[in-house]
Amino acid sequence: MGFSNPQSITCSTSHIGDEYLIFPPDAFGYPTPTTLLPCSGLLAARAQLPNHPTTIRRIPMAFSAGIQTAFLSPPPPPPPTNAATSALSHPISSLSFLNCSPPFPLQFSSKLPLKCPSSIRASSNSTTVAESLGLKINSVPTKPIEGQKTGTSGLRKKVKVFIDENYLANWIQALFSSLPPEDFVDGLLVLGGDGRYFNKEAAQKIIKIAAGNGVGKILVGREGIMSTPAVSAANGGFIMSASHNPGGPDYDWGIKFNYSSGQPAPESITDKIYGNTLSISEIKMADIPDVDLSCLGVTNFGNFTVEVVDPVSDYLELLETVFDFPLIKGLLSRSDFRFIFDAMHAVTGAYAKPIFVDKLGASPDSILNGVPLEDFGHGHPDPNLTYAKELVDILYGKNGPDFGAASDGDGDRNMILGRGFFVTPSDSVAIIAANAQEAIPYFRSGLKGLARSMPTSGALDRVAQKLNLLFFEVPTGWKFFGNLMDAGKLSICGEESFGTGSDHIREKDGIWAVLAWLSIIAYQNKDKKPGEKLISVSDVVKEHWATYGRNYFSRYDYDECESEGANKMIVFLRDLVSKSKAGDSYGSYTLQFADDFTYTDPVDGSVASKQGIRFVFTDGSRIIYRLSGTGSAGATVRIYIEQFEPDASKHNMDAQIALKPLIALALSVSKLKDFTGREKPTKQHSSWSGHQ
Ligand code: VG1
Ligand code: CO
Repeated sequence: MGFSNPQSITCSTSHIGDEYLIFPPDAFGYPTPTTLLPCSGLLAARAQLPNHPTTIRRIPMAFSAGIQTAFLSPPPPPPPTNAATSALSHPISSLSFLNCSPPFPLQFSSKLPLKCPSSIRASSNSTTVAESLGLKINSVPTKPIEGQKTGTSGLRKKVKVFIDENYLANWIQALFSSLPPEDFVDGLLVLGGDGRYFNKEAAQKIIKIAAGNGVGKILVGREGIMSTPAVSAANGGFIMSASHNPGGPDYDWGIKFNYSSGQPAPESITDKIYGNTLSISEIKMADIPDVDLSCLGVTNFGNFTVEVVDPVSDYLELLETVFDFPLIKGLLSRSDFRFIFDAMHAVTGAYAKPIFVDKLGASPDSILNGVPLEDFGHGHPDPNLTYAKELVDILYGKNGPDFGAASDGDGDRNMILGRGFFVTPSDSVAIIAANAQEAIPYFRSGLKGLARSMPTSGALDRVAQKLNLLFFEVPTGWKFFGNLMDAGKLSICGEESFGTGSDHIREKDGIWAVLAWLSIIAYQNKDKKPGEKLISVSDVVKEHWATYGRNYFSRYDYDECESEGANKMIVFLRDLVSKSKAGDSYGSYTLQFADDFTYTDPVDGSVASKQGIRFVFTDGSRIIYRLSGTGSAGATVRIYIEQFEPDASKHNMDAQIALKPLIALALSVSKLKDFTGREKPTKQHSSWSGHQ
């Protein structure tokens, strides 16, 4: 890249608060390489005034020229005292590149005052409590807010609830008050999100409260975007996401907190946070301006630093250590293999092109809905047969591609499809586990153990048994896997809810699952010559069933029921459990046992009780009932139904047909209709386990 004609660059400058912003004329917002002037790598540089926050911007396009940072030289004079409203009084006249020899002067003229996010306005009744190295910290008075209890995965409510004055701030402050200060003071926190509505405002609040509580540095994904697995890979922090729940002003917002080694905060912490939300009286907020999250770079405020980073690069680097990328690339570049990935306008939109297209050679048109949008394009970013219908129609359509996959809002879920074929998540984790050692370099020396959430089907159990591996059954929610991984007891795990992952990080990982499947298909076809018939997704699954038997599985969801009826149903079922005994007849099934699942963590001994009511029958069939912990309104009842079929001649049935008697039993035992008034499961979920 040349810098042959720097004088031709005309930059606009503007004075906002205590900073100068400099942009090339056509690069407002985040400048992409296409908006760059050919003569320059200059995207944006933010200058620093003496005694004010320092900002040095990385200039991505300048990397190839060996130039990493830019700064203003000489520093401009301090602004007038009423700086926030005054026009730029001392236009910046030259810019030099560091590491560039000799320093390269750029000329530009001052014009166009730019609008920038306004600085935080501390509440008028707040008081300054601390000032260190130029960082003023205000104490903002607040009052407890009811109902801020963390669910299965973070705190989720309607956007309308979160935007209430201190709703989010209270929870964030309660969180800092719950942690030992040595865990975060002067420490590093990551801030990611799925790009949904309200993330931008939320990010600024979180940054200020983190600074107010003494955090040393925040790493933020550009535009506040970073997937749940990428945040986990970076060792944890905040994720602004309500995951698969829809987004937009009328829908959901959420926040998750991942703690040491990047795993979702355990209940011991989330319980403390909840306790603190009930007694909170002040929020510590740093009095700093909003940080521009649209450009990569570092901003210092006294001893607090915000660095805006590329959300993909470190995560991709990690994945490259897990998988055989050349093997996968070989598959994706075959003319007889067609691949399609649906990012559902959610966070994996930011990952799909760099990973699947740029790195692995998939064709650019193999990415569907690849631009993250605040409302997910009016969609429901939940990768299942109902909400990823566009993708499903393509795979089930005429001449469909060979492989299809989708991921959810925050990139931790996955759905795997073959041509005209759906892989149930419970089967998916079992098949990945059975093939991992051969097809995935990360597992080449063998697996440590396997685990699934309690309602997930027993397909994985059979793999653990055959491979003679440690096996664990944990409650619903990824937070229960982390301890086992940290203790070296667990390599691969999954949930029936489209979550699959391994101990490469401490979260489920949608892109990892897609790459795991591509690895299996690539490995099994590695010796196939062009023109030879390839082993397909459905071949792999059917072969697995033939070896291990098939666990028919289905989940029925009844969304947003009246809480009262749903709770009464659970009380009724608990009572039934307490009265039932082995040998009781339930239709044609004989009860082995019934209980309300309790889990004792084998690593730290912590106990999680009331994790789902199960009726387990003598032939291994199961019916499980639980209330969702991720909804934002009312109560969602989930019923899970499973039956094992060892006979290969009976493996090709529709799950709804195979499970019909057990489903009827599940509905009658629970008296679901009487308690909730629901005749049918919420329409969206009625079919997603039925397509095989
Ligand atoms: C659901 C799933 C659970 C998953 C959780 C978070 O929880 O059932 O398996 O771990 O969502 O996934 P619940 O309590 O609604 O059943 V995510 O992608 O929303 O972070
Ligand atoms: Co998710």
